[in-house]
Amino acid sequence: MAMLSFERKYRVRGGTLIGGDLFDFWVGPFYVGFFGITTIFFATLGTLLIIYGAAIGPTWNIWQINIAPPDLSYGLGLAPLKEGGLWQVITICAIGAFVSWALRQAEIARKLGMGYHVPVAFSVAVFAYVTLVVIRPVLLGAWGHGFPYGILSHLDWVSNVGYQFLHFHYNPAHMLAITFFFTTTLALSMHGSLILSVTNPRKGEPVKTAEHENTFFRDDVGYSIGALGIHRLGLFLALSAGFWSAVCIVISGPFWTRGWPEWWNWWLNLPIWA
Ligand code: 07D
Ligand code: 07D
Repeated sequence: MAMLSFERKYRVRGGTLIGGDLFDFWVGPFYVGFFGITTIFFATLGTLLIIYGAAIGPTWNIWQINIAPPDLSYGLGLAPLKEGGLWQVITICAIGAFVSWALRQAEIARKLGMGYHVPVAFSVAVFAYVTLVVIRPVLLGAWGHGFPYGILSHLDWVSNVGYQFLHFHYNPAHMLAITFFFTTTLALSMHGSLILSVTNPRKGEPVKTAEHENTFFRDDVGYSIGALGIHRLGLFLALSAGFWSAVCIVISGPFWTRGWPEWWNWWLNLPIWA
């Protein structure tokens, strides 16, 4: 792919975290770097293992392919490849690929002299995944508590784990996470619609600027958070959604074993009712 005219200016050397200038080059539009190589390694190996798992399994139906974690009886030990060992190696590959991807983002940010906001944001998603397949299973004492790798089977896992706690909607951290997810879409829809309404006017009409954006929201709701503020708010909302998701699942089991509706008995047990 041809290099865009301005790209050469930004293709600066240095900023790598490891490997010096050994992998400090681009392939087409993609920066490679040491962590680009490790991403390709882990992602390719993980994908091949999923394909192998599908090949030794009962179906090639994409929706039904399932690579299950080991039985609970294996605890935190290694399992034979065909009895969950595959899941364990795929998990290592997935974490290797996700962490490599975040570190590659950090190297690109360093090259460009930018903040680390993007790798930090992606790390929160990785944190949620690691909570599901490492932190919670370790706290519960068995890899078998991780979720299975399959499009439909992982939905079954979510449903089953949800009902183990009777009514997962009563989990207070789940409530917070859901509220943050919903608020994120509200904020993005308001921000997206505002920017389009100002910068993409009908033919023949002038493009408007930040003054219109701020005035619209002052007229509408009495306050405008501003151009920088909306992005701070958006990042905060989205990262909070991921963070409270991780919290809601890590407390389910390791720190609370009964039904979630029962957790709310603390309210009835307050001494003020006595
Ligand atoms: C749009 C960015 C692009 C990413 C995409 C996902 C794969 C997997 C694997 C064939 C928003 C690419 C998918 C590479 C292929 C095999 C073996 C992100 C965008 C398009 N889920 N989940 C989906 C993953 C968990 C849940 C869809 C991954 C938890 C529910 C897709 C993970 C829980 C529903 C998918 C993960 C959970 C889904 C669309 C990892 C709680 C749905 C995802 C690594 C978080 C929805 C059939 C999407 C669906 C769905 C992928 C984890 C719940 C297959 C990679 C265990 C309730 N999940 N998921 O658009 O239609 O994300 O499922 O943690 O209803 Mg899931
Ligand atoms: C884990 C994904 C990480 C992804 C990574 C990147 C690739 C590359 C490549 C595209 C965290 C992967 C990238 C593979 C792709 C290419 C090229 C994201 C992760 C690193 N729930 N619930 C949540 C709602 C119910 C239950 C979270 C709503 C029921 C359980 C969120 C409802 C019961 C768990 C949420 C609802 C139940 C959750 C998920 C409504 C079931 C979890 C978001 C309206 C009977 C999970 C950390 C998330 C969790 C979780 C929302 C209903 C159970 C807050 C809106 C009542 C067991 N639920 N839920 O975590 O917290 O994203 O996981 O009813 O484990 Mg819930």
